[in-house]
Amino acid sequence: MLAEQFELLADLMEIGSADSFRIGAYRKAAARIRDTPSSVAQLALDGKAKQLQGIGKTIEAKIVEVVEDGEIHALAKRKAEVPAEVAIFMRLPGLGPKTARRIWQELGITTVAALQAAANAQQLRGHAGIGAGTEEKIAAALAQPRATEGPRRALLGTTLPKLRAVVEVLRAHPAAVEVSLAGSARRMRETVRDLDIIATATDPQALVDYFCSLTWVVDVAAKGTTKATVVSHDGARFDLRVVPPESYGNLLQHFTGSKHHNVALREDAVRRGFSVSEYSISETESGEEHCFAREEDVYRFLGYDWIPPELREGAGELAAARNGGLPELVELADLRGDLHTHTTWSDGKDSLEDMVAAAQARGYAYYAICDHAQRLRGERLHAQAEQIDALNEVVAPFRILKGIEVNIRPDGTLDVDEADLATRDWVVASVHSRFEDSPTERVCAAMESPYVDCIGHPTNRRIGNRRPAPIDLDRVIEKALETGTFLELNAQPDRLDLSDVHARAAREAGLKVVIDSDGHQIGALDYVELGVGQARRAWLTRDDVVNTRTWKQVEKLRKRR
Ligand code: DGT
Ligand code: CA
Ligand code: CA
Ligand code: ZN
Repeated sequence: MLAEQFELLADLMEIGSADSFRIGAYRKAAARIRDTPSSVAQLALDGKAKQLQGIGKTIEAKIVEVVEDGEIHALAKRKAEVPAEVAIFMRLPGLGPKTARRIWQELGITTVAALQAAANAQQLRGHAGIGAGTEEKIAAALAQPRATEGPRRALLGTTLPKLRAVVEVLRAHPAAVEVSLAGSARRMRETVRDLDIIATATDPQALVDYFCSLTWVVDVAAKGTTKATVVSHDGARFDLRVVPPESYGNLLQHFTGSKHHNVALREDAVRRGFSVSEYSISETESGEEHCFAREEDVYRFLGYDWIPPELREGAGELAAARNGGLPELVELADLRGDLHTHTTWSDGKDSLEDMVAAAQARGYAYYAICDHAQRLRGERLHAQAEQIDALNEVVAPFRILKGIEVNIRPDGTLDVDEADLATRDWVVASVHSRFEDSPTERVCAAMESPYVDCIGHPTNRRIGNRRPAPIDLDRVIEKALETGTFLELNAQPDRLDLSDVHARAAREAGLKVVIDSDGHQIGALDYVELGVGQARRAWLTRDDVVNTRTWKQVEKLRKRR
């Protein structure tokens, strides 16, 4: 993908110790490309990408290189000099570009697999400036399955809008009957590898031809009479399958996955005398075949309730669907307010008035402005409070809450005193620096404050860029329950923090979470949809989510000040 190419270029330059100005510029460009909902590749082709902040003429030219040649030319050159996987080394805990370079040049290690083997065999310590402690951290980090997944998977948040646009375009074609997303995007998985679309059509070939001829398609990797795989300008792969209407339910079920879910479903079916394939379900004894036009009927025939796609991960959903035990999952429309947002009072891009107007337009009843404490020192805190009071008179009964996002310092104290916290309606406390330093103790200490309502982005991961801090979530959840503090499910596309696994652990412990956009601009308020998707993957119901309640109910539910 486009953004990843700029990231990788910056990484490889850093390892080769090139000048830092250009490295920073490439990283900024990558971030801008990720944040821009429309195709930056298309903008570059039209000569308009340089109108975006952080993208100038040189970078625009590089984007055009990707569209035309598949890769930034400078990246191809760097790849010839530095093995690409060495870039992954520098993201491991305790390592930076210098050590990554030394591991490669002094130890001759060029792949993650070789690095892992060396760390496990304790062959790194004493070399390339690495001590035993760092070696242990490397081994532990590489033992996590997602450690090296990195840039090969795209963020759901940047991909979903594009995928939906494609689905809409296909639906509008006269030959199309049904068009649905499938695969990991339909399951709202936080990252996706390729994008799957399932359709039925009166003329399958016509729909496949049309799909391959869309303007943003730069490469048709495979094409047949009923399916095609294409690559878009920005490097995303799309799989389209046009299927017979009478088996649409079977195929949609199959291609939605996950693989684990499908394997478990098939094994369960075999035990009950059925054999499930992509196209049909057959009875083992009689050989009789059953095709289903509707996915609901596939599940019903096998004795299950219909399972929402977000739950299809082979994590207990089949058993629950058999005995009426599926949770009634939270929905986007259940959210009544957003409890973590920013404005131009700190690092937000839109003004307080504009953010509030956007929140009203979404149908919210309340909305917390949580600008960073370090930008609200002294008079500014009171000045913002006055602005909120005045605006509240205009927008009532809509309620703007005077929130604040405070820093949890390395020693666990907060960077705002109690007297000031007492003037705010809602307090989010987050770690913003030294993520690796005793995160559990710091977060637990912050929760002791009677004013801290919620812990923001608890693990501080940045998907693809920064691994979760080594925080003991079980202890944090326990402390949250004990103190009456909530944990946030931060919905920023590269945060989604709590993750699905962590949010499910919270639910199982009886802890409620807050789904927040952490929006820094109007468009970012939409991120809550990703947060709700993640919450659904975590089996969360409306009751498990704090901000499905009225503000009055939230005030009753939270800790006493
Ligand atoms: P991705 O693309 O890695 O983000 O994840 P998916 O889930 O979209 O995976 P993909 O595109 O490889 O395949 C789409 C679906 O096809 C997958 O969710 C389930 C089904 N599928 C793929 N491989 C297998 C398999 O080996 N066995 C079964 N039963 N189903 C499979
Ligand atoms: Ca896929
Ligand atoms: Ca696929
Ligand atoms: Zn924030």
